[in-house]
Amino acid sequence: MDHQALAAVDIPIFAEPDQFVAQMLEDLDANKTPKAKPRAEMKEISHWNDATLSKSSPAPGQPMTLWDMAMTIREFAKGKPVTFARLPIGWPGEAYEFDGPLSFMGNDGGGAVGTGPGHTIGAALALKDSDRITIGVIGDGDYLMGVNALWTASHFEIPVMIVAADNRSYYNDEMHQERVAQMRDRPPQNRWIGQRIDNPRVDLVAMARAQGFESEEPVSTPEALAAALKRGAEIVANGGRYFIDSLVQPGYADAGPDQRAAVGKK
Ligand SMILES: Cc1ncc(C[n+]2csc(CCOP(=O)(O)OP(=O)(O)O)c2C)c(N)n1
Ligand SMILES: [Mg+2]
Repeated sequence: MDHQALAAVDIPIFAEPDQFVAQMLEDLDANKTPKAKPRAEMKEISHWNDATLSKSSPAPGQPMTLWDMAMTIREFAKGKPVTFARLPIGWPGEAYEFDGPLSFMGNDGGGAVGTGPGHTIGAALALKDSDRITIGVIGDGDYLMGVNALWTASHFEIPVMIVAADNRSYYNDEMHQERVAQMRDRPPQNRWIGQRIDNPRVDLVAMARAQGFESEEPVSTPEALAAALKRGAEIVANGGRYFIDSLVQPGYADAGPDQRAAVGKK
């Protein structure tokens, strides 16, 4: 499903990758196996590119962009046994700092909005008795379409943290509507219609509490998010469930500094 189709292969092997690779390694001469390159040498080809990061770290005390949120979460997870069950659409590649197969569970394959909560809780169930902290970072739209899965986590006492990247929009489709409007010579400023989830803002925290999660007031700055992650991690480490509503400016973060300029930040 990584490719949405069967990939072209020379030798098809019906096996779980972990099992197969472990058995294959046993059969290989370890001395012939090239040593993994140290990170410093991989800079130009890897996602965890320090040069990019030094260009734009989160601006303290200011409303977050998705980039700021991603960098704050990356910093929080550094060196901790965190499993990201999900990361939202628009998450910047530079925020993926993974050091093992359990660092990230990937996506759902089909790309359906609403699978984030259930996917996160399923991963958390699988990791329940491990020492890992399972975190699902999901869009507010994804959260809203599958929020009832949180009840399942409470019912079965599954430790898990859910963080919503709350831009008050099905933002991905604002982008689509803008593109289509341009192609069809229609007003692109109407792109928000049917996608913006505001006026009134939905109380995501109340929805989490209604299903038995602990939570707190929405956070909107990098340092407030960092503090909330710390509180949440303690609760989850003690077997609890925590929800964080992380307010971000509408806009995707793949170009951090550019997006900053777009929302009027230095
Ligand atoms: C069931 C379903 N409906 C609609 C879509 C189209 N779609 C893809 S991403 C997206 C927006 C998701 O919103 P959110 O989770 O808040 O993420 P954002 O784009 O705002 O970061 C939509 C509507 C889809 N993939 N699946
Ligand atoms: Mg959204």
